[in-house]
Amino acid sequence: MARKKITLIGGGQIGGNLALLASQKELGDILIFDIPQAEGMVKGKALDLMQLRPHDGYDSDISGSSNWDDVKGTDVFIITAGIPRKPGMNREDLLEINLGIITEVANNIKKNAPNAFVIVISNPLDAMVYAFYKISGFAKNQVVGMAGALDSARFRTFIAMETGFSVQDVTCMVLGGHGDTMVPISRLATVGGVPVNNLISSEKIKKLEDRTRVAGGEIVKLFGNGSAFYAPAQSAIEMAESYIRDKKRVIPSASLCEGEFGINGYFIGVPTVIGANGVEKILEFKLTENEKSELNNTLEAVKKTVLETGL
Ligand code: A3D
Repeated sequence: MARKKITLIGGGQIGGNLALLASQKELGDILIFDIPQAEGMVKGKALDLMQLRPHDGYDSDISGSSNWDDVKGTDVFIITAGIPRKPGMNREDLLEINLGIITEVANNIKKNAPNAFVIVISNPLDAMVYAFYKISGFAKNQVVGMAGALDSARFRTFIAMETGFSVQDVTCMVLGGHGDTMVPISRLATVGGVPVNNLISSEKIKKLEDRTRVAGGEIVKLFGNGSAFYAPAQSAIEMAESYIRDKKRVIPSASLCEGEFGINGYFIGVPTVIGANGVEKILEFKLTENEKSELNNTLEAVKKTVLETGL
């Protein structure tokens, strides 16, 4: 069986780490794509990563390019093209610049690899994945946004830090938009199957939820320039791996809802089955009245940003 081709559109902080993780998991051959001004940078990263392989003996081929012709034959795209936040900015402040970039990217992907599966990471996430979908005209199962995987990993991390138990055993999900209105479903969080609300007080849980909602901003403030990249990269790799290996993992992802959770026509974080057919299913479950109202609140925030795209 031929190796899959994974193309990373944007070879910056997240893009470089995506390439490292994808090659270490031997997901396929990797192309790091960026603008012509950054071609030397992505070619250099690719060569550096090629020279890392002998230690572990993995055989992925890694290359860099700024020529759209080279993306032909891609099975999976992961898009990080755009600018990240600086301290004091919210994700919506990136809309104008990143919308122009995603438009160019969507048109070129449509032209060169119309059957690929596409994972969008560029911010503001829920609007960028919507824009990609609208501009490319791709089927809804071909397009998904990475956010819930990261937001859930952050919430899991904070629960593990608070309880002192293994992060591996913490399960939970964060739904909704990728912004301060996201909805951690604490009611369903467990540590090794034990409900978290049996282990931590509700006041503490509330604090962990609040920290999760602004976890991206906490890192932006610490960095002083740019946003998180290691955990975002790993989160998208989990999604790409589930597609490539048909794992059918259930990952909170920004998927197009058509009636699920009462949402229609928007990409928003919902439990999503990712397999060989891309977005295969959204798993609905009964929300409490409070969760419903929080989801409605986050949907309003997503709608507002999507409206600004004019699409
Ligand atoms: P950065 O290191 O600046 O990399 C972005 C790369 O995109 C740069 O190398 C640019 O040259 C490149 N680029 C710009 N325009 C184009 C274009 N037209 N075609 C191809 N490449 C282009 O940023 P980063 O990797 O830290 O972050 C990338 C994006 O991800 C930003 O928009 C962040 O806000 C976003 N982000 C999202 C999450 C989510 O959870 C959704 C988390 C962290 C960052």
